[in-house]
Amino acid sequence: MSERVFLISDIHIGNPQFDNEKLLMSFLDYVKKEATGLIINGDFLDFQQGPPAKILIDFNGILSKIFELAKSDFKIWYIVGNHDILLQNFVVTSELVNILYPRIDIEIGRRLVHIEHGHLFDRYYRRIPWLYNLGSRLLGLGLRFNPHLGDELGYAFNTLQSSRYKFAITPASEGYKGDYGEYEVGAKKILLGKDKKRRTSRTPDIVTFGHTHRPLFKEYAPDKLYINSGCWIKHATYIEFSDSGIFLGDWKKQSRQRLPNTGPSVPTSLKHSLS
Ligand SMILES: [Mn+2]
Repeated sequence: MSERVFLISDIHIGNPQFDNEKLLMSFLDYVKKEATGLIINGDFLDFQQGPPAKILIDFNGILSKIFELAKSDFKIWYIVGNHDILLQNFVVTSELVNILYPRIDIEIGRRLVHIEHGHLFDRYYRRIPWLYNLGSRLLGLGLRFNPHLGDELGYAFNTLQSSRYKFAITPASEGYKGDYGEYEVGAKKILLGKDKKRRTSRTPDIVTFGHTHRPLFKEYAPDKLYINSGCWIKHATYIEFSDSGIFLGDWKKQSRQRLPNTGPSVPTSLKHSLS
């Protein structure tokens, strides 16, 4: 059976900014109909900024959709991120559902896909993780009063300290002026097999992160791609892996683009006849 796997990240269920519940449910209906697997790459449940009651209210309908997916010919992977890092203590391994931290390499079709949330590459998270988490929690409290506080602080921070700090602390804020270079450097290292911590017997073909909330892709060589899956706060973006290619899609805009050089591969027999 051919595989068709969808990947989403940064849904932030429970966050005062999250209001994409209906959109996500319709996406999950589509996934149920069309796909053989779903990968959730971190920051799914927002324990860091979401009031517990809102997390449960938002999650209610979504959880029933997830239960509908979990049947014998469907697989779900949940890789934990920084807003749901609590779940690193809630590892689940089963035929249907896997919850794990901090990363996994999954073979989809002929490709090996490296999946991790991406916060471990964040220049601020790497420097002082506890301060990053504290700041994130405090911001979470502020978001209850003003859901756009993060973006406003981002802009303010940017104006105030433009010379020394070119970017706001959180890469997900609107005012962020970083170039996301650290994620690209990190992804490239993994793709070239040069990341000692993440070296496996086979070098991955694809690296996917979330965390920055900016959907994008970079092609380093044919079939050596870094893809960021964006988020479900401002966007509703997803990555699709299938035999007909890899796609970066936007469920809100109902559009998707095929990523370069990811179309159907040359039939094996033809390849062999050339050698
Ligand atoms: Mn996030």
